[in-house]
Amino acid sequence: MCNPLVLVTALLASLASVRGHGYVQEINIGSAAYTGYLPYSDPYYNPPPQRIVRKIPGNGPVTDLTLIDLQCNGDSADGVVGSAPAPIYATSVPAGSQVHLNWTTWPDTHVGPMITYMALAPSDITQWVPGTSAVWFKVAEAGKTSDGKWASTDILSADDSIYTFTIPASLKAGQYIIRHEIIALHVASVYPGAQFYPSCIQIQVTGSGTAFPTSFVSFPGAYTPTTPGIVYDVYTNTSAYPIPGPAV
Ligand SMILES: *[C@@H]1O[C@H](CO)[C@@H](O)[C@H](O)[C@H]1NC(C)=O
Ligand SMILES: *[C@@H]1O[C@H](CO)[C@@H](O)[C@H](O)[C@H]1NC(C)=O
Ligand SMILES: [Cu+2]
Repeated sequence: MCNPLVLVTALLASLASVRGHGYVQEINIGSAAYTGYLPYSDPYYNPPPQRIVRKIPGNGPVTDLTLIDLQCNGDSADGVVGSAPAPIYATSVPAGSQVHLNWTTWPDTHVGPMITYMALAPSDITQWVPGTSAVWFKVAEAGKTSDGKWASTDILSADDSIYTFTIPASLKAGQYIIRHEIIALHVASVYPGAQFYPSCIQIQVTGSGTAFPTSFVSFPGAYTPTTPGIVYDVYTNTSAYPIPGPAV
């Protein structure tokens, strides 16, 4: 376990990542804490630690809205398919629970919205790959407040890098992927420019709820270069920011 080479490699990688962007490093639901997929140390362990988060290549963004990489964060050109299932999931998450997503320190410059979707797995989530099917519905969103505060970085930093959303209280039970993202807009005055930092978290929702949405979007597909909020000049535009994607 205490292989010095592994530790040194992980340490160097974590130092290097300070200058980068970020990812969800921990998930807290009720009293349960789950370590996120840690791209700078998990791959160096054999066997790799089991996570509830689908694999990501690093702390960098996806910028091409047409790629499958936009779904769960991947680098398909380099063989890292972020949508590949994770081996485990958070069990017994009652509908109505708060989910706390602990981000690595987010750069002040990378302002933008934080958006959360869910998708119901038709069968075993540890085998399910949504592909380009329209299965996603939005459960939470936060953009720019009327006094100019961005969800990331202003509000996220003020909350100790913890983003919180609530699983809809009446949502029907089942295995769901949570697709959560920050969209960084610091170079989004043209397309491509906006940077997408999605991650996919596997959970089992419990309860006796019966509610389920009737309209869904796909990833890729939900966002195009002309979707409001994909191109936006954060330095000059003082108008309200239109959060991309469907209504919650
Ligand atoms: C976020 O997770 C990191 C890594 O597990 C931990 O050190 C830190 O205390 C967590 N932040 C909060 C506010 O709990
Ligand atoms: C500011 O952003 C809004 C919403 O995206 C857009 O409609 C508007 O054209 C932008 N204003 C300028 C001056 O670019
Ligand atoms: Cu960056």
